[in-house]
Amino acid sequence: MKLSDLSKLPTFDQLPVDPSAPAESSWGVFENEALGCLNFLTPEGIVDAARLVQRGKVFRLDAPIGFARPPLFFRTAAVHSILPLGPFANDDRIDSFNTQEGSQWDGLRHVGSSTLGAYYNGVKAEEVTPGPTGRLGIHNWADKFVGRGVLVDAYGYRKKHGVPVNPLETGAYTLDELKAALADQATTLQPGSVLLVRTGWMEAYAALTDEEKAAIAPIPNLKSIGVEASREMVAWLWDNRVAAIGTDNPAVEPFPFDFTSDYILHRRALPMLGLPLGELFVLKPLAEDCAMDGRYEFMLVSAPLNLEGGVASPPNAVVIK
Ligand code: UVW
Repeated sequence: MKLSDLSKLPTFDQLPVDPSAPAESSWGVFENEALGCLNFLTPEGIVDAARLVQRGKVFRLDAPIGFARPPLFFRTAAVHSILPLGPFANDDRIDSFNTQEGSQWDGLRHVGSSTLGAYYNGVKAEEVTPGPTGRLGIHNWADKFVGRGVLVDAYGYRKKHGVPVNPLETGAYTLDELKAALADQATTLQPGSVLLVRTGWMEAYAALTDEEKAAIAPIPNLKSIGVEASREMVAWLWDNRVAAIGTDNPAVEPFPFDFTSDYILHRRALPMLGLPLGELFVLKPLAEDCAMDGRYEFMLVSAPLNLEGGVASPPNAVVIK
């Protein structure tokens, strides 16, 4: 797809394009269904993004594997061993590795709609199997997640304006707040961007003691600020051709949420729009650098695991400025 073609795609209000598809879904819009909104990342967009590299500064967006002790949502912790292979020669082994134990992209097999009995684009549960043949596997993103990134420092915006914020409590950054923060940064959201939203959760989590981290990790105890899960939010993301949204909190949206609801961001984004969700990213050093040089746009390179049929992946992502 060309950058110029993005404006020809339907607006959110024009969805669905197929009358048999669910309301507010992009089912049938893309030739390559496995990419979902990553279809908005075009070769021209990659070339434009490369022009944003001016200072040779690189920021890693993944936290170290195992940073969350214990992992959130009852996920297993990865166990790393170093195995001798021979004299002065070693291998790594990682046992119990859950691709969502820490920083992660939620792939399109992660969450479907139980109301519809389907994942994105109508994919059925029996099609979600390991290996290359099933639809929507994360391996389809392995060489596709490159382009312009934009940071919205929503946390910094609240602090700057004296608005109270506790990232470890349930609460929402509204669409109006994101727009105001973007305007305050003098940043425009061009079509074909990966949007990063700093919520402040990761740095609040890092400041906890080991006991406090263990206490908040289980699902019943976990609380988080996040991006408002409204129709208006996803309409804005779609209409601006946002290719993916990544945040420094556990679920992009506020937590807890009602896992059974069709109106949470996980359902509005993954099965309805094919919009990748990124969680537990490290955004503070990037935000500080953006505040320093006044540039909140950059090249973003993410190489998800080439795991055929995978559900999710560490982002293996860097921002280059
Ligand atoms: C939730 O679904 C709550 O988060 P995740 O995307 O990590 O599974």
